[in-house]
Amino acid sequence: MNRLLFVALALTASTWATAQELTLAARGQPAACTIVRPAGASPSQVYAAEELQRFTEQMTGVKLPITTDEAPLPACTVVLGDTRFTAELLGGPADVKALGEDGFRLVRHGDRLLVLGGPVRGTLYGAYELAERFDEARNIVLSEDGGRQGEVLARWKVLANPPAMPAAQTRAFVEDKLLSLGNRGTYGDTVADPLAEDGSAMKLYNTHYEWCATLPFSEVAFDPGKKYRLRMRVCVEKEPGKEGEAFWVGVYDAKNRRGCAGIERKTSDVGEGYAWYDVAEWVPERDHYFWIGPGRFDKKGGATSAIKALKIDKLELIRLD
Ligand SMILES: [Ca+2]
Repeated sequence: MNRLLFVALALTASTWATAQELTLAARGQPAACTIVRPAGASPSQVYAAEELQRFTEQMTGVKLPITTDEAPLPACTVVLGDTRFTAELLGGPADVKALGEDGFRLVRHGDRLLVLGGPVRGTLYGAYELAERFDEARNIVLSEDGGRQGEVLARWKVLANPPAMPAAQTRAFVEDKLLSLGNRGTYGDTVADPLAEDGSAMKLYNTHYEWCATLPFSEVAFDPGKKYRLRMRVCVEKEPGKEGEAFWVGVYDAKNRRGCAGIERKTSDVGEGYAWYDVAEWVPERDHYFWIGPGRFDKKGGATSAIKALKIDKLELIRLD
């Protein structure tokens, strides 16, 4: 095949249909296709590869491997960004700079799909667009029934076009239902609670005192570089006659693997019913997350928790400067 005669995927679906069928993944069969990204990929391009892998797996059950362009080019590939193979496959320079930070091009070259885009957002947007094209371009097949494919695509479209974050406010509440909870049903659960201000609380049982509930600040609108106070409204259900730790809570910096701030309280420090506690005063970043667990106890030594449960009603975030 003349390598200059590639099929431009950015054309209409009917143009696609004239090309030979290309199957990226088929349920029940080993992965036949590889996702290739530049060895020096940006975080956004690394994420684009992972997203494509995740959603292909959701649609077909097949996990496509991801490699970098340091390895030889496999036969069937989705090539993300400007790799060392890209110019040769295209028959000329990719010139992704001309596409800007958000632009992309999708190009098919035999059994290779090229997602051409820059490192900021273009490659990622192109990967999302590629997924949408599975819907309309029947010659790129993810062997799956139409209903399931439609569901996954709908979710992918939401991710590709996320709603704008609300403008950062100087004061914001986060209700318990927005927290992530590990091992729901075992470590805790969402419960109706007339004493919670909105009638709902996250109840952490006394089974697992490591952090159970979290809130990533990647999901919170805040002003970068500004200092905030984080407070929480919680209720400790005490165990009559027992003394010990009631809860521990803090903010963790996942990128630098260190705690930013936090507090812990003994049962003798807390009263009955709900109360507000100041947890942290710090400068939030997107890699930070809030975490909380019921009080620790010497499990190996045979001890049991000093509390029955810990209930979280809400968090409050207040900008200080
Ligand atoms: Ca609540």
